[in-house]
Amino acid sequence: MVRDAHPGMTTSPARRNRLPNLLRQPLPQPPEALRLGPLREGAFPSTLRSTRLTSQLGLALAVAFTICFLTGLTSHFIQHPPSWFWWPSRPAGLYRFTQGLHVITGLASIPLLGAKLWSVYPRLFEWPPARSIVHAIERASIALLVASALFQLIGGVLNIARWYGPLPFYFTTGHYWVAWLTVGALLVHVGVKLPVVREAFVRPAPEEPGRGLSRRGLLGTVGAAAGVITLATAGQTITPLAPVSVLAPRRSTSGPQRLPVNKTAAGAGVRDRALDPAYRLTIAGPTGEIALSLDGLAALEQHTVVLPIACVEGWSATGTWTGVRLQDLIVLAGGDPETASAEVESLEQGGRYRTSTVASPHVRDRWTLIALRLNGAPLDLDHGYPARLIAPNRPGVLQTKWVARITVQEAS
Ligand SMILES: Nc1nc2c(c(=O)[nH]1)N[C@H]1C(S)=C(S)[C@@H](COP(=O)(O)O)O[C@H]1N2
Ligand SMILES: [Mo]
Repeated sequence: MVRDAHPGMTTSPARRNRLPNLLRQPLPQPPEALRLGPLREGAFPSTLRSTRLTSQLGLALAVAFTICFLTGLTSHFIQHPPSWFWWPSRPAGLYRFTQGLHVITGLASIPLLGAKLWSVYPRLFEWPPARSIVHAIERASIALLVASALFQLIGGVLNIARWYGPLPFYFTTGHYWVAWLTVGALLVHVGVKLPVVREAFVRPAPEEPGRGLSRRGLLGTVGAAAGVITLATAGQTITPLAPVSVLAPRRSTSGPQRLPVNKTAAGAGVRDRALDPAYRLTIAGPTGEIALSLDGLAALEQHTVVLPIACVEGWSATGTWTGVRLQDLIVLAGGDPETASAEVESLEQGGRYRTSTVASPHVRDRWTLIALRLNGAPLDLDHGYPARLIAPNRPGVLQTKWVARITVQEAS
């Protein structure tokens, strides 16, 4: 018997264990009469399902989810940098790579998750539904993991398709916070299942020589499905794959000047102001403001760079851009390009992407341009005419189009 400890005494092991023991206590057995349909014993006769299969699919998913989470986190921090975060301007195509990986691993997770859910879904009908409170909590955490994983994958696909209709909140905010939820639930799940997984890999149960698909065959099929999805979409970022990318919503050579358009000038409501001959680019620096017409900009030293637009949605495409170095404009306004950062504003009056901040590494980079030309011709109106920002190693959302004003921010 456990007796109450005296004050001042250390808690006895028996007392310390009372709560966990309570949580592990068997719950009352529900009435057998409720055991109907899929809850019946032997309701799922497939011999393909095994702990080893589930473990293999789980391992593949864990790898894909981890890459997807880390690359997504990187993209989030570039767009909303905390004070400790630092993102370089080179290699110029690094963001294109990390964000391409984000979307590819996310899409490849869809068949993997589907197969994994198939491999365990008879357990949904486990009998009894809850053996103990610990068991009930474990099942609830799996429900949370499945729900948040599905939310991330479905939300991601809708975002790639730019179909925000059914979402009652701003997509990236939900996607970001649910990512933490997913990873938290995933860590709990892996922690709980690790012994089972280890066992399944160390001592695989002998496969029943049955008819039909083998476990290898199933894994091969799922792997092939993941591969096909990858090939059918990766062409939006890996140009040589474009011809087989039948599912990619954007081909890297579609759109005016052989470059896709995210938001058109009409959509942004800037047509009239962009085409106005009175257009001026204002640069505000320590020595005051200067205003340059399009001719004035074209009279400055021009530079040509080959840089991609790499959209968060996963498509990317390379362009040859010609224009004025941001550095040179900052110098004209009396700023120090070695230390300054810059706030770039669009002619666009509203919208989430009307401004962006160019941090010091990108200001210092000689490839950062206010571009006037793309692929050998003046910028198309939809690509940001009269002038747009293009900088190495930045997400598309930060490559501001229809630039109207640059404010030099001196390092404090
Ligand atoms: N002012 C403004 N600039 C913008 C945007 C926008 O909506 N408004 N969209 C951004 C996004 S999300 C991308 S991917 C790129 C796409 O550039 P493109 O349309 O020239 O390909 O522009 C960026 N610049
Ligand atoms: Mo974008």
